[in-house]
Amino acid sequence: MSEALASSNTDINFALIRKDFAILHQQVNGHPLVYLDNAATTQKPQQVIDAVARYYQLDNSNVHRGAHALSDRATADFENARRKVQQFINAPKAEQIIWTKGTTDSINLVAQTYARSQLKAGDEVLVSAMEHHSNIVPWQMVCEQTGASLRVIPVLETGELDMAAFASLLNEKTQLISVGHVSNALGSINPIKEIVRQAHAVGAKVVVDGAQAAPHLTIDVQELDCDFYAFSGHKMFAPTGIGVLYGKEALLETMPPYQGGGEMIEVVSFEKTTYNQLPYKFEAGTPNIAGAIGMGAAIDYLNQYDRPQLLAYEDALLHKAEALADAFDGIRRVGTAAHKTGVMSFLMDGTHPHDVGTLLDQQGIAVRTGHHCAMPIMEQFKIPGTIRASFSFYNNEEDIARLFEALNKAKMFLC
Ligand code: 7TS
Repeated sequence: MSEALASSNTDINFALIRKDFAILHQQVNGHPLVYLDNAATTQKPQQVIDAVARYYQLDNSNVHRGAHALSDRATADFENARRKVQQFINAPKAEQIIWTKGTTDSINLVAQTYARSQLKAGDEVLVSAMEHHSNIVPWQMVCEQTGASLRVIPVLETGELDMAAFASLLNEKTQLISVGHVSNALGSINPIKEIVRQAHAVGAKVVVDGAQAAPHLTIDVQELDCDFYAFSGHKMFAPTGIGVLYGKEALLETMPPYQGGGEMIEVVSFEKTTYNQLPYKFEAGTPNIAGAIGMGAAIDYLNQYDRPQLLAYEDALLHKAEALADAFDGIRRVGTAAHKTGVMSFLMDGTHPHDVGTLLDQQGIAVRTGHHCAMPIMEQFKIPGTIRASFSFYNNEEDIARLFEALNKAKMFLC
């Protein structure tokens, strides 16, 4: 257990949390690091690093096939991690949790199995204008393969979905809607439950890109009633190269496999191959065992805390940063939705985002600049990109003060 949680006291000590993240305590370019690029990837607490190291030191073995103790232990830990993910998103069964490489892989899986086998010419797939490229390109590819059309839910100036336009796009041709739970470029939280309700009323299925939601929001796939939910380990304090696809059981059962290989088969002969049961039908080859175990450890780490309390703290940091940005002469924020989390995107008058990013880096401050793999929404706002500060619960007010000090210096230098 983290020192940050005293056993008799449920108030989280956010200063102590930072001790779990050794990487934060270093100098970058001669300054203490301020890490505000959490939407790209989060840092890993020591507990996750230790779980991965322990697996390699003590249990390393292949899963589901060895007739020996190490393989039994690796298999038990790997499947236990799947059950932790099941509970983390309140999925009905562990079999509905499919290990993938990450959100991108999860969305491609749905596109190339479910969508490719279901869509036909004339059908329609909807995505929103604020999606990450991972939630656009796989749908363009499957539309090209099947003759279906991709239609776009517009986004308002505030960075909120245009729900009236969404309602008018829905019709009997709509088969699938794929939308982000939280926008990586703008921070908007989209009304997934309402989208699902309206989609189901016309018989369409809903895929949710939860990459930016999983690190912040409490996710309940049964309450959302979405058909698929995709997210990445590395954005929620787990290793890179591991992710999750959740699907409704009846849909997963009818879907053809994704890739062929070991693990995903029941019986192979040259005449006929039969496929394994869920979830293994979708997990060809040796999986990322250490990644899955790290994901389980990240969930254990989060579960020690009251997650709404973590979110309230992160949102308080975001609001503080937004207030300072609004008071800063020459900064314009991009993405001002009423419901937001995690991300502050902005521009500084008379400067290019990349130049500001470079000057921040020289002062030890890590942000991301550019289009954030969401070129269509940048194009709509007629901007080349933004400067993006993205927050986690290990950030603090000092980080925000340092960001604005550095922005002041950047402004003096560039303007
Ligand atoms: N969807 C959203 C909303 C994302 O933010 C990202 C990654 C992805 C999908 C893809 O996730 P992956 O783990 O498969 O790569 N977003 C970002 C970002 O904002 N900066 O770097 C990566």
